[in-house]
Amino acid sequence: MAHRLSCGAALAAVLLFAGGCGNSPSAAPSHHHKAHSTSSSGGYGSSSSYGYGSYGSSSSAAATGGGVLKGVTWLGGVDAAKRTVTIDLIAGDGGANNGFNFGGASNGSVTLTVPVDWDITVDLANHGQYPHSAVITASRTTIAPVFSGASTTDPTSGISPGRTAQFHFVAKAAGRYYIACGVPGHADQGMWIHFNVSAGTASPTVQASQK
Ligand SMILES: [Cu+2]
Repeated sequence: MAHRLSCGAALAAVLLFAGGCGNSPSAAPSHHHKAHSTSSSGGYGSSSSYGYGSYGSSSSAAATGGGVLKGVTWLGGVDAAKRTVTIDLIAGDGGANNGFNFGGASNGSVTLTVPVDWDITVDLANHGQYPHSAVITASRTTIAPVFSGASTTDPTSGISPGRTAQFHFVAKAAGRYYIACGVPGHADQGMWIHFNVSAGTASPTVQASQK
């Protein structure tokens, strides 16, 4: 199984920081992401009314939905005047997709959209059992930052369970990108979501992806 292979590949790093591989409980949630604990509704794919082209006038408040969005707070610090937003990513958020998820989402099940030229801060917290990272990438097979600075440091090694990381970039070009884990094998396991930079949206949104 690929996730076992990737786990083995990362074993040395895991041992350095946390010990064990796949047999340790999740690290305690950080206070920073306390909104995570408000999650109440499970189930995926319950929404088919969202997706590309349905941005409308919704603000980040749209993030508090059910289904795949799980009540996770994905967006914070939205400042339309300064054109800034913080994306809160929780890697390994529960057992969905064997832990290879961001905020419970995997295989593109969530679409984050930001307006072009906004300043984006990404806060990554690893609640899972394996090292994880986050990269804004144009390709899910060749994972590399598509904007300067658009990755956690050393994304192939990732950050250890219980750790957090932050990066910052300007979404300079409209397009359809991904947020993917750069630890080898993880994106192949589905650890990626959609990340769109749009000239046609006034504020950041997070939505369940259209099937
Ligand atoms: Cu990962």
